[in-house]
Amino acid sequence: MDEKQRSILLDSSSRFPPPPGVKLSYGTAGFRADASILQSTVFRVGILAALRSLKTQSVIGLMITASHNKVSDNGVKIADPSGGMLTQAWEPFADALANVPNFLHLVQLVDDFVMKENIPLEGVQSAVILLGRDTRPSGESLLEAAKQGISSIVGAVAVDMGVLTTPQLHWMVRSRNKGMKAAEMDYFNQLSSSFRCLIDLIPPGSAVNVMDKLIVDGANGVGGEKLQVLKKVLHGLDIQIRNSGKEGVLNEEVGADYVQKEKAVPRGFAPADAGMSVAHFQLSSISQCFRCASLDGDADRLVYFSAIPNSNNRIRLVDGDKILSLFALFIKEQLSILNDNEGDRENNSYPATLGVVQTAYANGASTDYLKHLGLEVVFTPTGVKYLHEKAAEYDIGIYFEANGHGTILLSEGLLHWLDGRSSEPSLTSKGSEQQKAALRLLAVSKLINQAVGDALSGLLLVEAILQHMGWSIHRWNELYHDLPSRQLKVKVVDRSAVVTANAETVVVRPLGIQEAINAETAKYPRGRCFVRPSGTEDVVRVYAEASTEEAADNLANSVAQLVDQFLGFGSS
Ligand code: G16
Repeated sequence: MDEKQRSILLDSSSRFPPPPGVKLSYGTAGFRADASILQSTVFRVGILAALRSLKTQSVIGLMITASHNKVSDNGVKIADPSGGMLTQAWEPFADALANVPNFLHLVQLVDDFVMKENIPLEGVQSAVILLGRDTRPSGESLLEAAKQGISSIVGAVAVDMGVLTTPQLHWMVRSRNKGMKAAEMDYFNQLSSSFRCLIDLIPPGSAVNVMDKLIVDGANGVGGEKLQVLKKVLHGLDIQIRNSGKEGVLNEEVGADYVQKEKAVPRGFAPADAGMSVAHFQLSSISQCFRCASLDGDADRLVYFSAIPNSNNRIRLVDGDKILSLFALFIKEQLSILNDNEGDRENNSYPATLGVVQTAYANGASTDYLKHLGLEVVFTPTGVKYLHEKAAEYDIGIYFEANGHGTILLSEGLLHWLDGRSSEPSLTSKGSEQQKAALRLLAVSKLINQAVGDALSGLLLVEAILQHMGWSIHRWNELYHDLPSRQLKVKVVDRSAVVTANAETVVVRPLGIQEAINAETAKYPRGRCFVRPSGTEDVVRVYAEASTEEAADNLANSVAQLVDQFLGFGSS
């Protein structure tokens, strides 16, 4: 590093001192904490983004968001050149950079890393970083800190893309690096045209049952706002949007995380004419056959639900596992049409591998169902970065977390073959079923975000498939019956004291706690339970599953007590 670069870094970093005594970790999805302590972290991630862009000679993304967390939190994460999450190989550097207390040490750390990674810091190289933020009030000033971090690396340029959903920013980074159109309107146009294509390919007679209204909960975040824009270019779907930002507080008793964890109707689902002072959805006033969907704060998660009449705001939850199952069924159907060689003299099939990726949170009934379909199901730890990596090993990899975060990845090889298949003269002339199946899969690859889980594109694919199948939300929900489950959070002294193994199903530290969990779980028929430290909130999470609601609740509560005994404030 030359003297000029050194002095710029020293000068700028001295304007962003880290908060004393705070240790942050890149975690499940970037750094997250109370927004008031994040200026220095975001500034430093700006430096990292510039280095990553120089290293890869590609466009990088930097997103300011804390997604499902409460409105007073914020966070920052990086989108790599592929549009996916920051390579895990750079996470230790991210942690070290965020936590180094002294400015001279910071410059030394950067210098050492630049040498180790052989990053072309000097010379004529340039770096481009796309910046996005969600609607949190703290976003603007944190974005400014990111810009300062980026501009403290010579040759690095920040491009402010404004308020975006997280998946939009990932999509833009991917598109820019592939030399494709990457403006926000291109995103909306790509979604609407591929959705249209799937609708046009629906077998005659299917769509009749599902033309009732879709009501979407925007979590009072960016998703509702963007869905309003998407609606304008979308044809063939009647969407009503609630909680689009102005009605209430971000993620407060609204949004996918609330709906999935609490299994309750979100705020703001009062009938429009009753006014928003009526906090909760009047179940009797909305037809049961309405489909409801819920996005999270930055619109990278999606769950569906329908109301249970006279049930005190309870819902029938259609979670990420069921979205995965719907997608898997549809994809499998298209592949079997394509590989049906009857009448295909050239036997022009493609041995596409199809895999499904879940985490320990997947409801046991969903895993049984997917295996019963003959699908290969694999498990990873929580975090899209792990699921995405695993799914990319297949020609078609479908991954979803139960919380509604997921997507479908299609390999370049398969897309190339599908392209050829869809335009083969012998097939196009007949408008054959095989050609239609190829066109459907091509449309799926354009509709569903190839960079990261995306609630808006996921929602359109769900809607297209329901119309294709001619299914109501209830028919979809009947694919299998969830085992009762319960999730709890426990505040502990130090969540990093919990160390897990086997895709987070076993606790290896603190010693003894796993045996205690096993003994508790054994008391319940079909009992399953695990605990893990959250990577986005300062809590330990408990998940329990059992044959009845009461048993799942009891198991979760008794294991939460165990966590408290081993790690809680009374334990030390
Ligand atoms: C993020 C990750 C998800 C993860 C979730 C919860 O979601 O992207 O993969 O499931 O956090 O993680 P944890 O249980 O470690 O707190 P989001 O929507 O908050 O970005």
